[in-house]
Amino acid sequence: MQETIVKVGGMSCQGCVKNITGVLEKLPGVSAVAVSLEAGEARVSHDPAQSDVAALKAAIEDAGFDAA
Ligand code: 9UX
Repeated sequence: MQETIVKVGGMSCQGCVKNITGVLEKLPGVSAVAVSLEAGEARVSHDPAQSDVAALKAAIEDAGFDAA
């Protein structure tokens, strides 16, 4: 298990936080998600063999946000 912090751009309300949380929780191998609007970041505990950092970022971008 690995904890990754992804910087997320474009979140403007708690709805965005919920949307991104849901998208990340659906990915295989993701065990915990904490998204902070204030910090503009997502903390994700994941198995990199199932969902790597690039997959996390791709999912965030597919949801319409910027990921770095
Ligand atoms: Mo808030 Mo975000 O009104 O995807 S839900 S802007």
